[in-house]
This record gives sequence, structure tokens and C-alpha cells, in this order.
Amino acid sequence: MNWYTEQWSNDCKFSIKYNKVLHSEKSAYQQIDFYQGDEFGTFFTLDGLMMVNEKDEFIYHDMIVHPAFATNPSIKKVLIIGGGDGGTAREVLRYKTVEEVVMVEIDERVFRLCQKYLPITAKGVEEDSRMQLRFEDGLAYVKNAPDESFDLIIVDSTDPISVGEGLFTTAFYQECYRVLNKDGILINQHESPYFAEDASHMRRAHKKIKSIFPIAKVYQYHMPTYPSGHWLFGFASKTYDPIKDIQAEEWEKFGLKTKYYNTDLHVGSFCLPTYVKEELERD
Ligand code: AAT
Repeated sequence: MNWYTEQWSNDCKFSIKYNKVLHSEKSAYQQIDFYQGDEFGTFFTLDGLMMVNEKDEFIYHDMIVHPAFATNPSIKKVLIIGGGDGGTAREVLRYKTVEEVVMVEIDERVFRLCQKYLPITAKGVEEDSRMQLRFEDGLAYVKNAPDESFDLIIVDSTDPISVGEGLFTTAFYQECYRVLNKDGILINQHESPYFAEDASHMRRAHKKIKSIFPIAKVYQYHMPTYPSGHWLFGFASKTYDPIKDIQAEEWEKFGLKTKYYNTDLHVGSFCLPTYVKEELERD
């Protein structure tokens, strides 16, 4: 029997049985492996860490996209940093009111392999006429982007190790602030509060974002295949409060069918357990 095993902490491992390895390669940036199994379907890992699988990707991609659109239903220009599997772009492109999506993924191989093995997330993304795909470092891209050119930036990144590290720096968040319009929103992959190493990434990211954006919150979602299952996204904005300013009725008018997100959950997801609040507020 074949088991894919991931180290969740020093003393804890998680395993998924797979039937076969579909593809393995070392790209210019990272080790990429695609597997096929029964429980989670096709899944891929980067440097030995779970990124996307067919069974729970809807949770991640619903939650990284829809809360921003329910807070500001007029979003038209979107920048996605990372997100090479295409799932975030897929959800953004469901809004017919969106006019332009720039996706900046450092590793073209991730996108090409997802087109081949994970059509559930990648199919149709490249073909959409509103989409501009760029294969370069997200940090370099935002440094060169003009002031106030996006309504929404979504940082769909790997963890702050290896190629993803630059996307968790103060310099990067400052550039995001500059590149966002006056009512711009920044959503970022904000790590997990549970295991110590992830929690320290979470705390540091929050401190940096809070020092730059007037509104900086985090919200939670349940991701069965990421360490501990308890993960967070960051919501930072120049003007909007994601709870006070939610436009639930406007969002319902889009008529989008979602499997995880709904506007009740939107509000609830910002209500954090005490230990998470304390960790975020700690100096
Ligand atoms: N949609 C959920 C999948 C991901 S993958 C994150 C992507 O970020 C990867 O394809 C990686 O190549 C890309 N990436 C990493 N660093 C950069 C960078 N500097 N510029 C642009 N793209 C980058 C997220 C999984 C989250 C896992 C949490 N444990």
C-alpha cells in the first residue's frame, strides 16, 4: 500500500492512501508531486506539503474569494498572487462584473501540470478573455505595478518558507497597500493558529498587516488536509469592515451557488476562539 505522509509538527503526521503517483518533477522553484487516491481524488504537493486536492479545494477557494465580494460587490479589477492551480481565479471569474484579473504565479510548471491533472481548478482559466496570466515573482510584480490599480489583491501563497517567503514581508504588504485603490481589499493566506510554527507565522503576518492597513482582521475556515484542519485568511482594507459593511442582499443577487461559503458563515468566520485572539494580540 502507498501512503503519502506529511509531517504536521515534530510529533504529528498525517497520511493519505494513494493508488499512483501521476507526476513528479523538480521545477526551477520547488518539488512538485501529483498523486491519485480514492478519498481525496487527485492531489498535488509542493516541497512535500499538501496544496490542493479534489475533495476539499472548494472550502479554500470559496473562502479566499467570496467574503471580499460580499463586502464590496463592485470589485472590478483583481490581482491574484500565487494560486497556480487556478482555483482562486476560477471563483473570481464567476463574477460577470469583474473586468480584469491578473494572476502572478512564480512557477509556470504548477499551472501547466494543474491544467493536465487538476481540471477541476485550472480548466477554462487561461481561456477567459478577462484573464492575464504572468509567470514571475509576485513581490517583483507589485513593486512595479502602478499606484491604485486594483480593487482586490488575493495572496494565494505557499507558506513563508522557500519561494513564498517574500509574500509575508512588510515590504510586500506596503506595496499591496500602494497598489490598491482607495477602497481596496487585501486577502491573504494567513497560516494556522494551532501548531506552534504555523502560529508564529500567523502572529507575525498579522502584526505587519495591522501596522499598514487601518482595518486588519483574520477569519477562519476548516481545511481537513492542512495541518490541524484549522486555517485562517487575512482581510485587510483601507475602508471596509467585513462585518459592518457586508452587503448580503447584494451578494445574493449574483446568484452564485457555493458549497461552503454563505453570508451567515461570512460573519461567523470572523468570530475567533479566545486562544487565537490572544495570540494575535500578543506583542
Ligand atoms: N490555491 C491553493 C494553492 C496554493 S498554491 C500557492 C502557489 O503560490 C504555488 O503555486 C506557488 O508556486 C506560488 N508562489 C509561491 N511563492 C510565490 C511568489 N513569490 N510569487 C508568486 N507565486 C508564488 C496555496 C496553498 C496554501 C498552503 C497552506 N499550507
